[in-house]
Amino acid sequence: MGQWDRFLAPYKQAVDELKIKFKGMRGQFETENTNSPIEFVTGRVKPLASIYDKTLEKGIAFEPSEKLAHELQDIAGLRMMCQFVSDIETVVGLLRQRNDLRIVEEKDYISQEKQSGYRSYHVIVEYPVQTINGEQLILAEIQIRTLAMNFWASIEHSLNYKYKGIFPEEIKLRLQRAAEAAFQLDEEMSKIRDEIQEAQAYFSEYKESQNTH
Ligand code: 0O2
Repeated sequence: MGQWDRFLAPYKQAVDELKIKFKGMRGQFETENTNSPIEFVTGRVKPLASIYDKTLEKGIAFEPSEKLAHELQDIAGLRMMCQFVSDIETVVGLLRQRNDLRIVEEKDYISQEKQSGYRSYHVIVEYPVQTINGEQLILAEIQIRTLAMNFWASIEHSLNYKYKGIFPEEIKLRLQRAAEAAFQLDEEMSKIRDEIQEAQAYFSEYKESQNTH
């Protein structure tokens, strides 16, 4: 096994475990017939090419090391998508009360959006992974965002890749306008939240009754 594979293995384990646990949270809301603040969960280990880019950006050596593990807090990355902005606070609250992880830092890019227009809530956690060589503490970044924030971020991310971070002025402007539209969409959905949730409860009851026939 290569040096990188060995270095990244506990990160993969952390992502796999946290994905199952967070999906489990969603399942628990379903079991209790309560609207889940979590819509869906994704996770990934940062690809080596992205790790390489980040080391260049940060001016650190591209080698599996303690320093790299300390400097790159998102080698293990989880994303939790929510329907409504207020669900984000609920999800963060659920993370704060867990005792299988320790919150190291919180970054609120929702009340303080990034200049690009990026909005999301980031929670950096320390998560203990059990290995055959004992326990290893792994840093993971959990990004919590609405579906609208996620839509914007994924489009901007692809464009970023295409333009290598240097957007033509016009695209930059249009992305900022799209971010504003995503913000307005979140605002509007929050306003009709009760109406939407009533409809969703009604719809899941209907689906259940159809299944029993
Ligand atoms: P990828 O490909 O998603 O892994 P640093 O960690 O030092 O670079 P910072 O500001 O401390 O910087 O970290 P930050 O911004 O809290 O978290 C970085 C991650 O947030 C990024 O990871 C993205 O996933 C996301 N992010 C931050 N800003 C933007 C943005 O303007 N647009 C989009 N689409 N995503 C953003 P990576 O490694 O950059 O990318």
